[in-house]
Amino acid sequence: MTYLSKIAHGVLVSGFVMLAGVAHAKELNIAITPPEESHYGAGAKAFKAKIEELSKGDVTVNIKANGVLGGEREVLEGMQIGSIEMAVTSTGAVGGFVPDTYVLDLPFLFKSYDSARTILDGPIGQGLLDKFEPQGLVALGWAENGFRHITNSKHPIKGPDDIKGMKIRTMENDIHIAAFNAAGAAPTPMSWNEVITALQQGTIDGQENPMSIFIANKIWDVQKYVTLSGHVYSPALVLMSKVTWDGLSDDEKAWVREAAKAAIQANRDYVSKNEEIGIKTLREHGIDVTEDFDRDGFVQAVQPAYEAFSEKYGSEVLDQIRDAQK
Ligand code: EAX
Repeated sequence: MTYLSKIAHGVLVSGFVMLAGVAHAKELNIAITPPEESHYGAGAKAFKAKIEELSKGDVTVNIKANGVLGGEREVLEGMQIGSIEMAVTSTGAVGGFVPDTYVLDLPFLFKSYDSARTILDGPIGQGLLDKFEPQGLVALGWAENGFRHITNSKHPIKGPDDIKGMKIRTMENDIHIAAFNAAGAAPTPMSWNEVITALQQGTIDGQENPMSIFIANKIWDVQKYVTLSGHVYSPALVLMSKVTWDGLSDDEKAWVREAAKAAIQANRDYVSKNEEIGIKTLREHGIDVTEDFDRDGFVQAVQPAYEAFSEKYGSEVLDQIRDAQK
């Protein structure tokens, strides 16, 4: 082979290698509804850092915060068809796609953060993650939203009687709607993207979310009262579209799984930090925080949601979760 032909050959080969290299370059969008400075954003940033490190920049990540790609239900639909690659999302709208997860949305089911994290990281949690792939979603692990508390703009909520007829925004979640109906409130399901405006306009009186959402969205700008009801432990998920997943190499899949673990740790650490500073932060911003409320009264008031759930979905996993906390 002459010198010139060697050069031509080398250029040709490197061109193919470059092309192959570029062909492998992948860009993942991760959708979250809160701002990037949030517990979901912490998870997304950790995912981005880890996978860009492992792939040496071959896989890059864009964090799409503030619900710019849609509410959680729309994002799940987008992942099913492959138009959105990933999300860190609550289970709020997930039950409409994977009904088995509704059990996790039952009020007063988990006793503590440690208990919830242990159960979700064990066989019960894995069994639920395995239910996602038939719905076109790859569930990479259980992240965390947090224990949900009730906020409103009318008066302190000390017990179920105080929310009678109150227009409380809920997620688009049948279990939460049933629970607030049973408690005598007027549940108003809507995507998170609409909530702050609805609170500002007074079309709803209150909403319920974890401390991390309160802080990320400066809930004190639109609400006056917070009751630390802790009425639901709200899990979150790191999800990938199966369309995206099926287009990954084995190496890339391994990197995604490792990066998801990093995301979940960063997300949970961020929630733990917010739980430590939450009450003080709310009070510093003028929120009237009710800590002493009628928890037993709420537990009794929402019992019909359990009966409705068990009739429709059975109680096998519910009993497993209860037994795991005895
Ligand atoms: O996932 O919609 C909600 O109330 C969720 O907690 C929020 O979007 C974070």
